[in-house]
Order: sequence, then C-alpha cells, then structure tokens
Amino acid sequence: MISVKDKIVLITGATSGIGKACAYLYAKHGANIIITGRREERLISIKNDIEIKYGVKVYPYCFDITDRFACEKFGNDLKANNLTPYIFINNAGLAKGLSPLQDGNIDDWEEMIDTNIKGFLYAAKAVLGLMIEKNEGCIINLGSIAGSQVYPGGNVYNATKFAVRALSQAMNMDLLKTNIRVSSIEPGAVETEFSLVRFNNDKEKADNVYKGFKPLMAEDIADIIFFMTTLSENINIQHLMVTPTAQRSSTLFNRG
Ligand code: NDP
Ligand code: 8X3
Repeated sequence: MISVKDKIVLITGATSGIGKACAYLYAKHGANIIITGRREERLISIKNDIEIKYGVKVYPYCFDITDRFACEKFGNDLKANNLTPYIFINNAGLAKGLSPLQDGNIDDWEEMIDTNIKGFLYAAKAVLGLMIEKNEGCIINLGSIAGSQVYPGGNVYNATKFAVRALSQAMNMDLLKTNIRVSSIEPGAVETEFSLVRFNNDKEKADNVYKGFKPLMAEDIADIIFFMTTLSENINIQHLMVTPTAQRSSTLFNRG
C-alpha cells in the first residue's frame, strides 16, 4: 500500500458528490488537496472544514471547466506554485435531461459535451505535462456504466461517457513510457446531486431514480478510488465497473 500522507491530490468537481467525498477521504489520510468547481462558497467552506478537521492544506480553485483558457491558467498556476498532483481525479461532469434524441434540447447536448468531453480534456491537458515531468502518480477518470451500456434517453450523456472510456484507454497508451497509471472507474447509480442536476432541480424526479433499492453513496466510490490509487505502483487497474447489488446493468434494477 502506498501512503498518501503529504502527497498532493487534485480533484475536479469537488463541491459535491463523489469529488467532495474523495476530498474528505484523502485529507483524512494526510494528503494535501486541490479542489475545483464553480460554486465558490462551497469551495471555501469545504477548504475551511477540511483544514480544521484534518490539519492538511486545501487549495481551492474556482473556475468553469468548459472554459479552455481558465483551465490553461489553472495549469500555469499549479506549475508556478509547485503544486504537481500525485493523484489526479478527473471527476467534474454532469447529465442534462433524459429525452429521446428526437426531442432533445440542443443546449443540454452542448453542456454535456462541453463539460464531460471538452472540459475533461482541458483539465487533463492542464496537468498532464506537470505529472509527466515528475514521472509518477495516478489518474482516475470518472467514466460510468453509461459509457458502455446505452439506455433509453441516455443518448448524448452515454456518448460523452463512451468518449471518457476511449480517452482513458488512449491516456494509458500515450503514457506507456511513464510511471503514471491511468484508471477509469465506471459506477452505476450513485445518489449524489447528479439526478437533481439532470432534472433541473426537480427533487421528486431525482428521488424517483433511487426509489425501491439501495444506491451506492459517494463515499463508496471514494473508498474504491482510494483503494485503486494506493495499491503498489506496479498495479494498474485500467477500468473498474461498480454497481449497487440491486443494479445488474444500466437498465436492470431490483426495486423490491
Ligand atoms: P454531482 O452533481 O454531485 O457533482 C458534480 C461535480 O462536478 C460538482 O462538484 C460540480 O461543481 C462539478 N462540475 C459540473 N460541471 C462543472 C463545470 N462546468 N465546471 C466545473 N465543475 C463542474 O455529481 P456526481 O458526484 O455524481 O458526479 C461526479 C462524476 O461522476 C461525473 O463525471 C458523473 O458523470 C460521474 N458519475 C456519476 C454517477 C452517479 O450515479 N451519480 C454514476 C457514474 C458516473 P460545480 O457545480 O460547483 O461547478
Ligand atoms: C451516471 C449513471 O446510469 O444514470 O453516469 O447514467 S447513469
């Protein structure tokens, strides 16, 4: 097992859900954390809470991952401050809508593609050079069961997560000559703010997604990511799909 004490962990999209759970878990184990997101008050309150609870350093960066120049600036700032991540969790992402393609909202499509594919790439570009210079560490890309199993209405979200799976495989190949290992974790249903965002804050619709079965929690995914990144350095879990026991495919649920 590798110790993460005093190592730097970068998590994009750490203001809620899986990213936030990762920030707390790595901090608890003594890592210094870089957290990003668009909601500044949340970043500041998470920073203050973690620093008081765990005595580690938290560096909050507020920017929109779809903004190419903001991502570039972020990378430059990390370099200037000697903040090269040992672990990079490329997590920020979202779904918008669940309509059949023919009824889809083009603004929603743009937002998913801009965030989950382009933002994912901009964030990777911002830090890959720094990590390669150090020639060590782990990258965890947040894929999804939606990245290999399409479901009705999932269309563009599915396509973006198929892209994440492809890019994760590509990263593994392109980093062959380095010691950096690359993994994609591909969860099924995890109860976070994901469905609230997908359904534009319609709480009833969001709650219905998780009705009648026990979904995964953000902390479950953080535990698995922590396990993947603390294994001995010669072990590279390239992809890992995880679902609740009551979910056996993207559409098959046992709702009691
Ligand atoms: P949440 O909605 O709880 O968290 C999403 C995070 O992404 C937030 O911190 C949000 O921060 C950030 N984010 C979204 N858009 C942007 C943007 N344009 N710029 C910067 N940050 C952004 O959802 P989850 O924790 O569930 O989702 C995390 C990842 O896990 C996503 O990639 C999702 O696709 C994936 N996933 C989720 C599953 C689930 O069932 N929940 C299952 C499989 C994969 P802010 O709004 O402050 O910018
Ligand atoms: C989130 C899981 O199945 O709702 O990626 O798309 S799913």
